[in-house]
Amino acid sequence: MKTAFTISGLLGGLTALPAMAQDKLEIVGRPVPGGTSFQTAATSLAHEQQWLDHMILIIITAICVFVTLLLIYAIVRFNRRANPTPAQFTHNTPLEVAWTIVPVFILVLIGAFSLPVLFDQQEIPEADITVKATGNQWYWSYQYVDHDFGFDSYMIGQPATGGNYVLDENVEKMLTDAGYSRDEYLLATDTALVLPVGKTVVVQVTGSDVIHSWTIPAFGVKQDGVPGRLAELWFKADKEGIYFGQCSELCGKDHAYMPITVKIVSEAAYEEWLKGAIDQYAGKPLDVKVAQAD
Ligand SMILES: [Cu+2]
Repeated sequence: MKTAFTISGLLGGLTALPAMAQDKLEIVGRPVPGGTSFQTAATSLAHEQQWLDHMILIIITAICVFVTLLLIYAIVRFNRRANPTPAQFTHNTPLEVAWTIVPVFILVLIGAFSLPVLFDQQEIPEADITVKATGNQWYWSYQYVDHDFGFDSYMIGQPATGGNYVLDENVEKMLTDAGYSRDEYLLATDTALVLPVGKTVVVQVTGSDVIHSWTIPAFGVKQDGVPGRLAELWFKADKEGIYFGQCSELCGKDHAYMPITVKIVSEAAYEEWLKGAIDQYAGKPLDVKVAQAD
């Protein structure tokens, strides 16, 4: 295990080279201190989800306000002092029909807007680029299946990159060398998934050992990687930049230390990176143990 880490550490050091082409990319998709809202949407899927969320927020706010006003009215109008002799009836058919039909109507309305958004995520379009993401304890491996190469992606500061899960000077230097800052500790990886802007990307997600989950919040995508199964997600990023995500399925003790870094670059920069990456990685086996489905 130790040897594997050292070898991958060395590879990790080397892999910084092809990434240089996209340095000076703006960091777009990342959590912000004290943030409570969504990250800026960078795909049509994320735009749709955020629109849906806001629409439903308006509906539930209206319902909460309505119910609160009814409660206040009942408390004020029908307390023992204001209404000493309470009415004795137990049923009111028109009212019961109304409070059944109105919620049904509201739910159908929400469904009419949310189902198309759900189908949009789940119906995978024809891919311009297909990438396979494999979750491992505790890093991600990526394969560019159209080009027969792949690489591992470790969090900067992970033992495999020469760190020890402590943001010390050494790790800070590794971060700055890779074009990041202290702030990106726990988010930045030694290698990144590099993809072109405006292209349909299909990511096949799986796991090699336990269940992991691949996500980029700004893209509005999240998919469990289950050993022995291949699930798919898709996105088309509409802005160049660096986007971060984190493994989102509790997968063991270092679950918190297997982030995801995606660099969305121009098509020309992607082609250039691809050439370098093929030279560097093609024909080299990954240290992934692929789970057998039987
Ligand atoms: Cu994981």
